Amino acid sequence: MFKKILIANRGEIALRIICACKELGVRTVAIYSEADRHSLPVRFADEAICIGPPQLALSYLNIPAVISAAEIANVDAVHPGYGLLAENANFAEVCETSGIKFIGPRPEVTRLMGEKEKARAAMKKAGVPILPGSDGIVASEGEALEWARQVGFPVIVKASAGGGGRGMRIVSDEEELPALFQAAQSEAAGAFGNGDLYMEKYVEHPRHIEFQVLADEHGNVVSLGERECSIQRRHQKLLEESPSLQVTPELREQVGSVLCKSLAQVGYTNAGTVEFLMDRDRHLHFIEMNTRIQVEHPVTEMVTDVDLVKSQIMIAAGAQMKDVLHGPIERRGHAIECRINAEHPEKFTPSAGKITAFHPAGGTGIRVDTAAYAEGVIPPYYDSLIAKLIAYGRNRDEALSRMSRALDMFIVEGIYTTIPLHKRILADPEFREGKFDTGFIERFLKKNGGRD
Ligand code: MV4
Repeated sequence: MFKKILIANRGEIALRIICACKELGVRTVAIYSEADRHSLPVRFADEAICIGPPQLALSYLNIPAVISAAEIANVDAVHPGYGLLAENANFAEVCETSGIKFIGPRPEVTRLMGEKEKARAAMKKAGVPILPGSDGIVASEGEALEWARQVGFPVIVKASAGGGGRGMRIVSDEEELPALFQAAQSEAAGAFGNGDLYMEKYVEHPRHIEFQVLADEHGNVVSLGERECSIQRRHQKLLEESPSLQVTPELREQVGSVLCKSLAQVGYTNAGTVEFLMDRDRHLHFIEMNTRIQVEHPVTEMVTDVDLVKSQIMIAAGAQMKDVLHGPIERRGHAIECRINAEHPEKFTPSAGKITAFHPAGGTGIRVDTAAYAEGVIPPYYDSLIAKLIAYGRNRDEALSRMSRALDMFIVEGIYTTIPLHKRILADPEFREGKFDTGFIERFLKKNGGRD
């Protein structure tokens, strides 16, 4: 096992990784920007190193600064968390050449999955169901039009370097295509320095369902089942749950076993998430793979009783899957996560400042992942996620009632949060019946006058 790990992240996920390290008896090194000097990861890590000023590019995204800290602290490994450098293949490569183990997949695999069109082709070849789509990059409007006529409208144009909705355009008919193709291309070129586009048949009213996997470095891959992530606004997830009401045990088993074979074939290692769209016939179609631990990993931890972050560390240290898991993966009960963001309820803009009162909910079946505390300051430079409230129950109803009472008993004062929004989502009949897709929030906000 590693002796010392550097945590290349901040906030709740940095604290979550410290928890896993403490349980494994691994020493921890926190890195922090000047804005995070008084943060809990700095307090709870065995060592802490300031790596620069508050701006991301000068601190948490500054690869030379992060690597220098890792070398000074003489760590064996780096855990990148999510966001920031987690899916940066160059960073993983620099770690490797510096003799520091990167806790995640190999750089080549991260690079493959980062190029969405290549990831799609690789998964298709490995037997994962994908949507009808262009065969490779679509070079011109003419080529795009020809392909779209063949498969029929609506189609969607996507940036190969994209993800998370940027450089993406839905095209309903021939007339719209040229302008939208150009728009996607220039948006992608501007945002990613790469204007490569590919196309797919557009799925109307899809659900967003993702599968959690773990792969060791000896060719063993396991699926830990799905998470339902359709409740999102502008490509930001608000609430996730597991299991999905739409996934039968047969479908879970079938997709899980296909993924295990396919990911072994592409040489995938460590934790990963395979994203699918579910159409109205309840068929799942691969769209992207995330090569990191995700924000919503706790819902899977609650229903499988597998510690995913500890698993990541053990796998990176060379452990066999049978020693990482304590037996076969069994799923039990239902878990829901509400993301508590510091943001203004009407403008949906970040709400930074001092937390004047803070009382996280607790009690049976409740887990709170957070690095926030009373009198602590939420800096304006970073992601607005301040806490994750996770409720577990024997079934969805029990998880929902625990979540409702926990939201009622969660106090955050001094800044605006998404707690009131979550209370109202939980009261919505469409949500309670599980009859929702990725269009839920838009309908919900219209119904409720567009404000929280
Ligand atoms: C799609 C789609 C419909 N059809 N692809 C949005 C982000 C990116 N990861 C993929 N996205 C979508 N791809 C096809 N062929 C609809 C979306 C989409 C979406 C997907 C998941 C969750 C929320 C979404 C909101 C709008 C569009």
